[in-house]
Amino acid sequence: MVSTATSIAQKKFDNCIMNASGVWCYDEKELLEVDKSKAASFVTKSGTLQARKGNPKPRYFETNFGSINSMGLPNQGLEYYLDFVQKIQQQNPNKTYFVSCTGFNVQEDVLLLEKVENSGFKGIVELNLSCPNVPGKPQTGYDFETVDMILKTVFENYEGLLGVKLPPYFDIVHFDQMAKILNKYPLTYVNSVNSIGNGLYIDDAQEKVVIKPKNGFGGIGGDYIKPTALANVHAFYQRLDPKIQIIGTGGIKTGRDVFEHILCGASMVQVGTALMKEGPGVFERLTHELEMIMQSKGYEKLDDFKGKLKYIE
Ligand code: RRO
Repeated sequence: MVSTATSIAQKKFDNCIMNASGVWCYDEKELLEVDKSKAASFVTKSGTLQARKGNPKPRYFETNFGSINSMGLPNQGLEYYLDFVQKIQQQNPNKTYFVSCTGFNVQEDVLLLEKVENSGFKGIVELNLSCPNVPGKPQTGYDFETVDMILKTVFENYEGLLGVKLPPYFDIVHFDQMAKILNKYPLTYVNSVNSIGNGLYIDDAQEKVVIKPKNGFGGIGGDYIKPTALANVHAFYQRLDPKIQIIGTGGIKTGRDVFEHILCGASMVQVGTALMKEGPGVFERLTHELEMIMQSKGYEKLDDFKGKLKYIE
């Protein structure tokens, strides 16, 4: 029998595939649909201190090879997600859930985590350090000193399980520098990658951009980003303290993509664009496709191939 079970911080999950924050996780209805699907768990949309409407529409566009978005952090406010997770946690006491949050500065991050602590949340927090789409706000993950300062402050104030969502990096020196910072902290996991920020997709017939915010610039997801995502997953797998696990996100739309992320070192994978395109049925298909690949290769569990990517001698 083949098992796609995994664990993050000693919490067991009966599957290794779940949604990526931002997709199918805006409200109770969407979260319930993911909860009822074959997904291992869910992560909420990144919650802010106050609810936000986000950027003007159109703000998401699907292309043949992926997607572009500039949602602008529309969300119901962190408290909404904490209340909902409390409720659903009671119905499923053995399941572990993820709540994503993001502040606009470190004081806000601390306030958000205080709210998490006060709510009695027993799951895992994903601190989003990589939103590419708030006009005038750079992506925190590209400011290494600020990431260091945020993590220092956060871990002085929060004792629960916490992972970070990072933007993609494109230079070996940046992998080295970021890993050195991350290794200083008791992170539960690193999630690589968020969308590739500030791409531009155009409709050449209309000679026009396809999303309204930022004159068409937006985060790129889907097929375009799989090689970048795999590189980030593997670069951090090579560099991080083994206590810090990796969640792989980016370009997953087949069982083969899941397999490759795990081969690069991911303990869990998240699905964004393909979930948006296909709906929560995607989890059953991906799980089945992964099981078929594992069976054909004679693997029974993720540990049989996790991180075991081979190099050319
Ligand atoms: O809401 C968004 O525009 C958004 C966020 Br917070 C993020 O982290 N990644 C993304 O592609 N879009």
